[in-house]
Amino acid sequence: MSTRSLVSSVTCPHCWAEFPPAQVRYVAEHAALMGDPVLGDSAAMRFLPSRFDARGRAIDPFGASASRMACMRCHLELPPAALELPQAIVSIVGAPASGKSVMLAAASFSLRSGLVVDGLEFVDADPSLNDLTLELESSLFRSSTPDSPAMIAKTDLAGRLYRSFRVGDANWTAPKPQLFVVGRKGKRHLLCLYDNAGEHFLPGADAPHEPVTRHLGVSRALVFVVDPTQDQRVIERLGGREAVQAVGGAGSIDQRQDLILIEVANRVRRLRGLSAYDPLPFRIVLALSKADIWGSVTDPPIAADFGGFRSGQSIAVPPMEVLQRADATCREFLARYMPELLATARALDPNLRIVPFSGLGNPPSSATLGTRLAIRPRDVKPVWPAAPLVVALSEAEPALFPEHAVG
Ligand SMILES: Nc1nc2c(ncn2[C@@H]2O[C@H](COP(=O)(O)OP(=O)(O)OP(=O)(O)O)[C@@H](O)[C@H]2O)c(=O)[nH]1
Ligand SMILES: [Mg+2]
Repeated sequence: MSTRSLVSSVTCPHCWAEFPPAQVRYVAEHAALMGDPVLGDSAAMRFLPSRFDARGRAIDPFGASASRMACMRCHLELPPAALELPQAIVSIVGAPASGKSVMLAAASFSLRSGLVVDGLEFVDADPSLNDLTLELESSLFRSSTPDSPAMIAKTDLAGRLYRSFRVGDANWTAPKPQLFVVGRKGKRHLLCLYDNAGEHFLPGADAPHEPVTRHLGVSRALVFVVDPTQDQRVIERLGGREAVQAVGGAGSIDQRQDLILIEVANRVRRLRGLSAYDPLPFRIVLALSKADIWGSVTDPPIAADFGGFRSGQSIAVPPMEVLQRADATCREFLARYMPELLATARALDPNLRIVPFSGLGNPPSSATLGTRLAIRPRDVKPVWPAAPLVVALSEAEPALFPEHAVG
């Protein structure tokens, strides 16, 4: 029998409770054991085992062997990797319509291809849990109808992307985690991502029993998706709001993105008991989305060749010197057009990193689907879609991506 080594403390990716692996619950297998006080009548009972069979599986109260595990608090199922691998939770944050869902889909799709970083292993920890990402990917990145225009829908604020459980006498709702095993250079981590709706990050949107952004209290890095086409000064430079909206930009310019960043920083500090003036306890990566639209405005224009690296393999993460050149170009662009956002981010993390990307690579249009913007999956050519995530991971876990870490 092979031996398994366990982490010393498990962080539940559903409700973020921390507990020792010995406290993990098992999911009863016996058909008569339906009904669970935390999850309701349609879920199988969760139990703390006291007996195990010869193969190390737990034995449920009616004698059936059980191998599926669940969190001790929310009782939601945990993939075995949650007990064996150290976790790297990365919070993806940004205003509504800034491009978070497109980035998540483009990044996970390209990371699976093996063409993004040499020697990277990237697999679903549990495909049944990752149905959300797989669905997002299949609409634009692995479509069976590549000539029919499509688009990723706005992320719902409630519903099937979330799950409910009962703790004490309160019902809780939390977003479904997307879990991946990321391995490289002999190290493996459980990468944990969430696709929030942008509205969740607006000031005042943090309801106590809907801890939809509570991952900010445990995450190891923050990817803040900045959409320059939501800024009035950039919009003017690009020919006005209508011109920008026609190619996928500026869904709304009502949100001040620097205020969202301040709100998120306040939640991070509150959840971790930090003082209001502490710098954030992790690296901030500003991921500048939709570079296909605004990239012509930077000096030099980043859209032309993405800092000298838009060769055949545009989904690959470029070498460090190219990333640093793009960072410098974008820093200048932000200082000129969105100075308060850059100043806010710098105050929170003096060593922040800036990575431009384009999840679609080409602008969507309304030509074929009436007023809704869409793009033929065949025309989707993401540029650096996984770079913000890899840079964030390189800062959180330098051993995985030493060549991309500044440290
Ligand atoms: N030109 C261009 N448009 C993009 C790109 N990525 C996203 N868009 C446009 O921006 C819109 C919003 O993108 P989403 O990824 O759904 O944004 P989101 O941040 O997930 O939004 P919420 O779910 O509302 O928080 C899309 O419907 C596209 O029209 C891109 O790389 N280039
Ligand atoms: Mg979304």
